[in-house]
Amino acid sequence: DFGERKGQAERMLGLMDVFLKNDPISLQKDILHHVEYTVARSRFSFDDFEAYQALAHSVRDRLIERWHDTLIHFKKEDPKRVYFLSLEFLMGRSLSNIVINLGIRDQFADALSQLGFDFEVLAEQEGDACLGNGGLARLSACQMDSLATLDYPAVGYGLRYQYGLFRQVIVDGFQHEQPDYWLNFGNPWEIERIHITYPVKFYGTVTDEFLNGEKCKVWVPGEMVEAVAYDNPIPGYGTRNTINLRLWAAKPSDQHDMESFNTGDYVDAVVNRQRAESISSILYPDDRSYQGKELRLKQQYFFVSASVQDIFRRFKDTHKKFDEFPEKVALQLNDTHPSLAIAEVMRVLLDEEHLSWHRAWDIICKIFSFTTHTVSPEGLEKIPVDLLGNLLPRHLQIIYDINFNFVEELKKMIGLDYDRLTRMSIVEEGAVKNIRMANLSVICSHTVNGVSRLHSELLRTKLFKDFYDLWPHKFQYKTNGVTQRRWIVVSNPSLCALISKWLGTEAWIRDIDLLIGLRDYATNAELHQEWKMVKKVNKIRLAEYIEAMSGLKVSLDAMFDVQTKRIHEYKRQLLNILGIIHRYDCIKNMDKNDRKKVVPRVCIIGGKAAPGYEIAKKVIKLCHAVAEKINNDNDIGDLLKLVFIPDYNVSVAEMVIPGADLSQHLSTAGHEASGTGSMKFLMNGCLLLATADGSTIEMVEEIGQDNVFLFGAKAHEVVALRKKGPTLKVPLQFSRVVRMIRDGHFGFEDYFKSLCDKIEGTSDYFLLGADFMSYLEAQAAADKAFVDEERWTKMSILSAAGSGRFSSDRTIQEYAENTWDIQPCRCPF
Ligand code: GPU
Repeated sequence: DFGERKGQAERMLGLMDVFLKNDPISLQKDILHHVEYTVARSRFSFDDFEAYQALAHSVRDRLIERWHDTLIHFKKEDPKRVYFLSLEFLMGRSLSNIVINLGIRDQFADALSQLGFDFEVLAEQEGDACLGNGGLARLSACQMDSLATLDYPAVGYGLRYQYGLFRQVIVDGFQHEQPDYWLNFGNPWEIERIHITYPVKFYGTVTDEFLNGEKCKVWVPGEMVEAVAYDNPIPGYGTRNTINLRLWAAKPSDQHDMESFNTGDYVDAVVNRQRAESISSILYPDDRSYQGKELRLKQQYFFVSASVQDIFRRFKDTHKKFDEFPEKVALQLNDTHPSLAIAEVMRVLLDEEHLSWHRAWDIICKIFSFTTHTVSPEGLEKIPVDLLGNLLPRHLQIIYDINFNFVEELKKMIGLDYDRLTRMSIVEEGAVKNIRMANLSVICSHTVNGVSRLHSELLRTKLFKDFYDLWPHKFQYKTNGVTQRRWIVVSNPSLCALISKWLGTEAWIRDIDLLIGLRDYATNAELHQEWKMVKKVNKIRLAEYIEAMSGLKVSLDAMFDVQTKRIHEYKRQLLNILGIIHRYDCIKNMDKNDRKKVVPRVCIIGGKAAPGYEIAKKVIKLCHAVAEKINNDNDIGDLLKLVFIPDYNVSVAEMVIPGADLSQHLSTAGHEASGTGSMKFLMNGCLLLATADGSTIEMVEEIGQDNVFLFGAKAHEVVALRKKGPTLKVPLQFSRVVRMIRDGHFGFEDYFKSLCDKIEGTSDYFLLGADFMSYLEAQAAADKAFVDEERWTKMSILSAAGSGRFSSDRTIQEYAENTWDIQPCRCPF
């Protein structure tokens, strides 16, 4: 029908400029236009927040242009696409990231300054989008940035939670959780697509019926809700490509609950209808613990079902034969959370498209790939059969059928090894019968990957050994990465400028391998001077934040020593705190002369504990109790300070990371699948103090042993150490600091008792005692290096220079080539 409307279209083009202009006058006009007509404030009177809103809308307009062009280009080219399914995306703020990727940051900054506004001040007005918990969720966000930048035809799918991750508030040293109703002030970065909706069904029964003489299953659902699309354009850097992150929100469906309307209970029926929205209302705040909650399962199916319908709709727009499906579609499962997609695609192919089991299964085996992010068997998601059977009766049948076929095949291959058959089955027998989502995902995916080399090794030899022995070709490793656009360009503009100056190009922002060029100047005195200046600027910013937040003044000459990440026993924030107590104790017992040799430290700890994770919450309280004691001890002064940074999130990280001299990554070896925080610190020239775990092993390979403070047992030693149990000798220094806590040096001794019990004797599962001396030695080595400014600066430069491998661009490139088999599809300028 375009032909008919051609005349009209030409007239429309004549009325509009082809693209919005980016000169200062056009930008100012645009911002003021949005002040007046979008924000609906007078252009003669508006505050910083309103200015931010107007600015955001002006940026959004430019973003939408590119997004449209990209979607049209993809549609025309019809390339194979990757659909990235993730229940969590931790996007943080968008404004700075978007204008930088669009290449119009400076233009906007100039335009704003002519209006009397400061770009940075307005950028601070934006709230974080915290639709995720931690590393896994932030990884999804970094990967979307790389997918867009590398021109890959990708779509992200997730849930549009109304409440993001809780806000952490500290009261008397205890963590309290407050709701994050982040949409309160509107969200300029999303586009509501009221016409893109799909029905999602739950409950009900499955019956056998005959269709054209063939027996088939018919699912008669008991409840229906509507999924509405909210699109979040993700711009690439140095490209016009702007891809889509489609998040689904639940809305009541007109067919939700016809029954109660018919029975005349109108008001109750409306109230009941409204409950549909609760499906997408809240993000579960538990990092890697699964509680078998129905709402969580509903969330998983809700987003999977809507996404799968969307994918089928797009495919069927241009294709008739399902055999072409694997040539056009790659489905990436970000952990097991979206793994119901396997059963859902199968169900659609069987029950709605009426393919034979054989043909449908053949397609399944070609389209799914699965990334797992955990090391421990307890971390693997299980769903009680009763729960699944009640909510999704047809899916349970399909999973049973998949399992039946699998086990039959398996018997042919390995014989009647019942132990192994039991371990590999999708169904876990026991008091409560469970579906093992990881087994389902491994069996149905063509590729399974861990997130670092060590992690993949552990998958092959432990977690998924049985599967590896069967299908070695399925297993790959993809070391995680983070995007340098967010973690250098946005968060550390001074370092960004410095790198570009010394490399003589900004090309490293797209081509991270160039960063290695900094090595040539690792001992250059001029660079050293400038490098130290940049660190100083960032330390000042962080020190000001600390003072504003806690009233504590910290010395800029001190080493800023940071450990920020979710609070977990295996991440051993407790080891850090014990080390700090030890340091405090040592200083207290020193004479004047020795005190002069102490390297002053500002120890910074931050991170959220899952609301139900008691031990983690005690760690937070202990940190505050120890800080209270140390920071108020006049005898200590600037030699040691301890700060807990509340509500650690993406935007706080953007400020903390560039200001750190040293960062700590203390997981017991073999427990951190990868770790991505460390990569952000590395890129920013912070030295690492770390165990040989997850991705740190690979970092050491890139920057050399001499440039990292490594400590602790290696992964292969951990099991043996644990076996030693009570005969394992713990150092006196360790017992002494634990005793100080037990004796009430920091108060609350009753409250901390269970924490101490967890790390003494046979119960020290994470081996704090065993690693303590080695930890103290690494800390001493860090002190020694820090006083030698030249050496420290060189190590810092080499850290950043060697961080290239940890860009998500490299990771995504590997997925594209070895897992998804997709090609770039670049939108012409
Ligand atoms: N991770 Br499982 C999470 O953040 N949440 C989870 O529920 C699980 C894993 C993390 C890993 O702990 C971390 O090592 C990894 O770098 C990150 O996922 C991304 O792969």
